[in-house]
Amino acid sequence: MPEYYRKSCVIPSKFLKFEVQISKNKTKVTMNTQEFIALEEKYGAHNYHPLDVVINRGEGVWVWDVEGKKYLDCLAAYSAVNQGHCHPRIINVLKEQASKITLTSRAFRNDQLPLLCKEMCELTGYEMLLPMNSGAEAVETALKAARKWGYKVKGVAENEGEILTCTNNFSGRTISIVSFSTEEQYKDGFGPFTPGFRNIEYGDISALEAAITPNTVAFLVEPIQGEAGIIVPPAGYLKAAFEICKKNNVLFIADEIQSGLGRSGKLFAFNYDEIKPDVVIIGKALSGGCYPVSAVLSGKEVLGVFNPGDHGSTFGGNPLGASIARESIKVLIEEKLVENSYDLGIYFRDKLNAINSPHVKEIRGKGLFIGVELHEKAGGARRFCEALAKRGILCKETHTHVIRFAPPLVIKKEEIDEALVSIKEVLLMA
Ligand code: IF1
Repeated sequence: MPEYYRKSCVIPSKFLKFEVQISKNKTKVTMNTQEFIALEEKYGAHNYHPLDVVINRGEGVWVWDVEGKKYLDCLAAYSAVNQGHCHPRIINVLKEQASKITLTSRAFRNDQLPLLCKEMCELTGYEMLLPMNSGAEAVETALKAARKWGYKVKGVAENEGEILTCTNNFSGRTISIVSFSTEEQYKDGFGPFTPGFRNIEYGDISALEAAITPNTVAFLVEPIQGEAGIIVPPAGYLKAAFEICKKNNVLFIADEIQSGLGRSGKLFAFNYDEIKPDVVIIGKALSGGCYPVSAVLSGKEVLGVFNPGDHGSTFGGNPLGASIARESIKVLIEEKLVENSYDLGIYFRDKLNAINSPHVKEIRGKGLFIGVELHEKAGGARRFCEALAKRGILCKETHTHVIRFAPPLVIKKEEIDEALVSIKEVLLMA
């Protein structure tokens, strides 16, 4: 640790000993799990309750903790690592671009963003792309575009636009986005909330039809609800909803940040209903988990409402993120990860069903986007996730009773088979 740094900040002496050891005999001394946890508990805000696994390396479907223990990652950072941890092709592009130019701001142009826009529009059939960084920023971008389209194109009176959203939605953590959350914890203490949103029952087509008014500008929906517990809507729901929106000149906006880019076994989960949403929001695996990149895809009629200066972000569309996103999408397509997700998703779900665990209420999902809902009497999914972690499998519970299995899409059948030995043990435990 450079002398100037040591002098300029107070470092608890007990940690200095590690520094002394490193400087004295140049051996690499790292802290153990509990010491890392203690640091994070002491100096980090407690806005998460993570499993006590301290990861310091990842490769493909595998991650290792600071004790050297190996785990199969069945969360893939909430589907941001569909291409597998530290995919060599993506890392190489990251390193190469990082040594050239990382950020130009949008005050100037760069040689990566135009190519990302072109390649994504050609892949998805949309006319335009607006790049952002986090998923929530892309969702906010889509909401702003929908409102502006409502006023400037549809002719809704200024500030009267209404956006329909779904019960049990999750689209991010900004104040406007949690304004339409139905999860009290996500709203507690964060009011006052942004008006202009109205929730309807997810999957209920008549609720959608009944809620539309002349001021409705858009319907925002996750084609498969992730945080809600991998909720797949009734067959045909998305298509029927899309038709109702079309009939009422309401924008159909698909939040595919988690369900998209191969996770569901199709490029997008909405592909199962053979629709083409007016607006698609993507993120997470758009960058293979190597850098925050998100985007909104749409037609000129919608994204064309933005004039220079209307909207933007410092890092949005930066060449480092754009180059990483370009390579991440190439990997997804060239390594046939969407197809692998489809095939192994069926295999994985069949094998989970075959366990016939008395704890399991329902196994649902599409592709490698799998939720295992447990009966309430099972005592909550957390203890099963902790038991799986002890056996080298990392999962995360959602909404108390659901275990989410969403490994990187590069997973092999034999790796699923290996995991199933432990998963069976845990799902059959008392
Ligand atoms: C956390 C949840 C998942 C998303 C969808 C937008 C966003 C997300 C469908 C916003 C983000 C993340 C956020 C992260 C954990 C994770 C999550 F548990 F919070 F709900 F995946 F289910 N739309 N989901 O899933 O994207 O701004 O995070 O890039 O906040 O704890 P972001």
